[in-house]
Amino acid sequence: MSDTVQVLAEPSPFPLIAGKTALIVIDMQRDFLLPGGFGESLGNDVGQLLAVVPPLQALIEAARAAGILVIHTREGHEPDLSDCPPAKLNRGAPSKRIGDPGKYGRILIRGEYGHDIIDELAPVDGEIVIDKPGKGAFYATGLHGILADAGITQLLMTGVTTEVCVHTTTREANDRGYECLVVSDCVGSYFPDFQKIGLEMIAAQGGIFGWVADSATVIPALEALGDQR
Ligand code: TIU
Repeated sequence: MSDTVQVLAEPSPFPLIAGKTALIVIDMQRDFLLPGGFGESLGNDVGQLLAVVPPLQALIEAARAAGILVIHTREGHEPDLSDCPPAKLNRGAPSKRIGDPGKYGRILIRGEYGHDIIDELAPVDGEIVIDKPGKGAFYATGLHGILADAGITQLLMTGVTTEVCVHTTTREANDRGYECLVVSDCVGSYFPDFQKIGLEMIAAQGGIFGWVADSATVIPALEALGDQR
């Protein structure tokens, strides 16, 4: 019996391979999704991101059921800000910048309520959570080593925001040799235009950064993979 299921994706079928596939859930944190957090302090309409939650919840459940490795990331910084360069610190409205007090504790600081993942998508016991100081999940983290040790070559990319942390992480993954499928309704942007173009940029040029498919296509493929176990 084959250990591979082909997902009908743009620009071509994506091989979902048992034991070699991981689901990456990027930065589904209160600071980006809830009013009063970091995302809103940058002037964004955070309501745009909430549509991602139900399909991503279903996708995570399907991945768990299929025995796929699920890895969550969180963007944030040490309380002394030693890992936050001025080029990043100086973004957003003064008094509402990284490290400043916000509605959910100090903005984007590890250990604060706002820095953690929303309740609906909370990791379960044993799932890996990567704390990252940058937009990309490979920069200054152990993610590449964890994936290499687990024999992972195929990544399902989800989370927020499409054109910032999802794109940066997908590009980093691409340069490290991973094949990435971005799940279109499980990534979200504050800007509808960026969502559309950001997804097009992944699959353009024959899949220059990877593949794109929606959760209604990926979930049955995960179920088929799980049935083969
Ligand atoms: N501002 C924005 O769109 N995103 C971020 O700052 N971080 C992530 O995308 N996680």
